[in-house]
Formats: sequence, structure tokens, C-alpha cells
Amino acid sequence: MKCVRCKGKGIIYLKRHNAAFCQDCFLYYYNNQVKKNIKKHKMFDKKDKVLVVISGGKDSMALWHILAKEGYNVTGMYINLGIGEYSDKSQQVVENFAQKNNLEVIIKDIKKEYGLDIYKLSKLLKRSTCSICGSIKRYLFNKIAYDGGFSAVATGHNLDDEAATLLGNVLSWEEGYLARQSPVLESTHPKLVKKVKPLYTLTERENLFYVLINKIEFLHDECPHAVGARSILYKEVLNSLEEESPGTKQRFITSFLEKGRKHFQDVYEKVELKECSICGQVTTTDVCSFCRFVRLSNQNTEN
Ligand code: Q46
Ligand code: ZN
Repeated sequence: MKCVRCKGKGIIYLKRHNAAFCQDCFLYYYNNQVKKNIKKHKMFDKKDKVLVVISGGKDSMALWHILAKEGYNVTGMYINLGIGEYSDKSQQVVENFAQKNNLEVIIKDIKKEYGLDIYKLSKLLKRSTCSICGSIKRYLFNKIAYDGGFSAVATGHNLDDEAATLLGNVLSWEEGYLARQSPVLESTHPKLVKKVKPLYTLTERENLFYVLINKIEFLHDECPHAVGARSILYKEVLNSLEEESPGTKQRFITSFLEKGRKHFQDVYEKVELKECSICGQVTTTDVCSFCRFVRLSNQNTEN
């Protein structure tokens, strides 16, 4: 197996590109993909302040590392969601990396700062922990980015994540989600910060290689609530298709972005946006879900 670029010894074979790379040429390919994605979708440039959402897993650590290395003005953001040992370990990984590389990081602890407990809220509202957790994260990503004057919020979503999300959305024809699925979600309100996914053409495996080659510490464990998630089933199905027909995932995403997504745009535009009467953040209801969570948590500690 020879490296397709330098003809040296290949160490990683990428079936969908029918190409093997040596370590240095893999890093060259990886860098190029990220730079190309940022440029193609006008995600941000070197003058912009970018808030990078970090979970401590391989994808977000790879993103933080490459953007900092390429000279972008990045600040990491970690949210401690109170998920036992998983949260404690991931926070440690994030703090270690920031300290070692002299990078800025904003750390928020939802229990300590807002009195929020995703398990209690999940019971009280009869909603899954992931749905509560997802709402809290989305709110904080935007609020912190908006308050801090950031131009974009970057997440480490990879090709496998994007293809699995797309498959899930297509299976139930979630028009609203299909309209919003994109490597760039432009701001549609002055208080909504643009969301970007610079790694959307790179697979989980490629991100893993990137962190291993660069000796970046990351948390190997997944969140315990990710186990059994529908998205994992979709990833397995897509992996089987990919095995038989390399390039399926990338084609699925790129052809959706080029040919499919435009057909859902009018659904997206119909959503009426308001400002929360308590915190002023953008919502579709009078009081945003985050403020409702805080109110409910306070009532339940008072009683
Ligand atoms: S939503 Fe669910 Fe994730 Fe929150 S509870 Fe864990 S798995 S972290 S992306
Ligand atoms: Zn609010």
C-alpha cells in the first residue's frame, strides 16, 4: 500500500477515495479538507472570533486543535452537563488540553451555575435526558457566542454524524430539520449566531487518526446516554452500505446539499421567531425552554 501523494509507505487507506496516505500526506489531506470546507461555505476567516464547542471526544478535540494550529481566533467552550463520571473526565481532558496549548476555554457547569439537573428535568417533563440536554446545550452555545461577540459557533460534527442525521430525517421526512441540515446555518435573527461544521466531510475514523497522530488527549468513552440511540443504528446501516459501495455517505450528504435541501427552504422560512420575555434569547414561544427549565428547577428546590 503506497501513499498516493508521495509514494512512500501508506498507513491509512481511505476506501471512498481509493487512496492510501502516509502520516504526513494524511495530515496534508486532512488540513486541505478543513480549509476547503471553511472556504467553500464561507464559514469564517482569520479575523472572526470563533467559539468551538468541545465535548472532550475525538472530533471536537481534532477541530479545536486544527483551527488553533491554522491560526484561527478560537475559544473553546465546554459545558458540564452533570453526567456523572463522564462529565468529570471530559472536563479534565478539555482543561488539560487548554492549559497545555495555552488556549482559551469557557467552562459552564449547568448544575452549579443554573441549578439545572437533566435527570430531574427529564422526570418532571417526561422527556428524554437527551432532549433536555440538547435544548440546554443549544441555548448555551448561542447565548455564550452572542454575549461574547463571536461570529460563529463551530462543532465537530463529522461525515458519519451528518449522514446518520440525514438518514433519520429522511426516514420520517422531517421537513423542518431537512431545511436546516447544512454545514453552515446562517443567522436568521440578530441574536442568533451562525453555526458551522468544518469537519463535515471527514469521517470518525479520519478524526481518530488525526488525534492519534498528533498525540491529542481525548475521552474514549461516549456519553452513557448515547448507547442505544437511533443515530447509532443509522450509522451501522450506513457503514454496511459504505462497505459494499464506498463513497455512499459522502454522496448522500453532498447530493442532498446540492440537489435536495433547496426543496425544503420554504418550510424553514415559515418559523416565527420571538425573543424570550425573561432572557431575551431567540425562541418560538413566549418563554424559552431554558428559562422554563430554570423556573421549574427553582420551584422544585423551593418545594
Ligand atoms: S444529548 Fe444525550 Fe448527547 Fe446529552 S445526554 Fe449525552 S448523548 S451528551 S450528544
Ligand atoms: Zn429565556
